[in-house]
Amino acid sequence: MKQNKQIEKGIRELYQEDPIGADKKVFGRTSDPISRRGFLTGLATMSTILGAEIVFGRFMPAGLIPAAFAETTDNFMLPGKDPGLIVLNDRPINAEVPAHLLNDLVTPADKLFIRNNGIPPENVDVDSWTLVIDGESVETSKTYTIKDLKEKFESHTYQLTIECGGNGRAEFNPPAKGNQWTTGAVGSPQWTGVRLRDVLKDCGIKDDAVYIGYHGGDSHLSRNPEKEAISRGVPISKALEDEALIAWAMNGEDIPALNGHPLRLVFGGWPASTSGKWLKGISIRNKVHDGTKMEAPAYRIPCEPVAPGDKVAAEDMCIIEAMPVKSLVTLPQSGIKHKIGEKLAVKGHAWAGDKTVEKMDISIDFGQTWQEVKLAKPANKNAWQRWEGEVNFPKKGYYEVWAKATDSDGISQPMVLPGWNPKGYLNNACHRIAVQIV
Ligand SMILES: Nc1nc2c(c(=O)[nH]1)N[C@H]1C(S)=C(S)[C@@H](COP(=O)(O)O)O[C@H]1N2
Ligand SMILES: [Mo]
Repeated sequence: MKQNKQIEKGIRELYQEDPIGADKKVFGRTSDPISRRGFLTGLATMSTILGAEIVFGRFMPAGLIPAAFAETTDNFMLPGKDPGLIVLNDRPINAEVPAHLLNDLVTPADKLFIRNNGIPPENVDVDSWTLVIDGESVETSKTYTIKDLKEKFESHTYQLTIECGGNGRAEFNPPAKGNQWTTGAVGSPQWTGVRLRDVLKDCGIKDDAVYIGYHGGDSHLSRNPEKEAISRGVPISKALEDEALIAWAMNGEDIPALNGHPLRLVFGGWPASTSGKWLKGISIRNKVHDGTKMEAPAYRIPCEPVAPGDKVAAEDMCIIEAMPVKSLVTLPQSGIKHKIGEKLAVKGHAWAGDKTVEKMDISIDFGQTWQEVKLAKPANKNAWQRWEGEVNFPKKGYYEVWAKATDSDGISQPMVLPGWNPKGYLNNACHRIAVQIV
């Protein structure tokens, strides 16, 4: 890429401040329909930087950063994790996974993202680890070892997709504080454990139960033992579903240390913040759980849409429940070069919270036309679904492949950013990759 002061500043930052202005500064492209000449000169500049003609450039929306200019962040090695993971923060540790590393149908351990709010427990002893069930709405409080859980209850294995509520946050404008996740805070491993329902029923659930809240074995960043790093939960209805697990294994092995070993909750399709790691306790509550990060604005969005940048009162923020429909292009890797005349195989996954994905479409002309692709059924509820298709490109040049999933209620992913919210949650805009046909 050309050495240019503006670009050094960070293309995303520049576009966040003023997308139309950034277009002008970086590419000389203007979106003003009257000075169409400027728009076309801009496209020419953009093409020069990309090193290829933008074939469907006339359809390219103004203020759109070409997918080819992916952000670069310093990578460093995390134990047990693929070196390609992008570390966003090291205290607490947070790392996301580039889309092309998520191509496996079932996410391998070394390619599952990490989102830690505190300090993971050290020297975990599996044999002496206990889980306490308590709360206002439990009939009999009980304590289980992992061995008790394995012996007393039936084991179940499900593929469950977990996605951080803040996945996609980096795109919001005005920017939202927090980890600047792009697309990689999602994964869909196979989890083995017991049903949360079976354990809760073994203790007895009182009629007034409305919520469950978890307690983890990690420490608050301040190391103050009185404080919890995070303690969230779900309504009792979600807790009682077949697929709500207390898991000790992932993909048939111990859960990786940074992902919650030796025991964690897994609620597929909901913000992954509900899937408590290093699980030590579950409280059956007679009110909405009031643990750390349950209060506004954490994991909440405005109950009614607001204008970008608006202040929203705590009482007008609602808890995020099921995640919205979304998809990823995991093959090929963004930025590849592909030979003209050969079909390009394109693959990815799609998921839709508690719903299923019914239809998957891709576009190579900035969303002017869409082509439906093959979509597989999920392994079970809350598992992501494989989609795959083939693309023909009409001539040499720069293209973007855009992917759009539609859920069982007919709701599709937006092509532009969905509703702005103060904490930058629930960005399910279409994923796009850059492809150069040579
Ligand atoms: N005990 C505990 N559980 C936790 C967290 C945490 O910091 N501590 N982070 C939550 C958040 S915000 C997310 S997105 C997921 C991340 O799960 P992963 O690190 O296994 O990908 O774990 C959730 N469970
Ligand atoms: Mo999260």
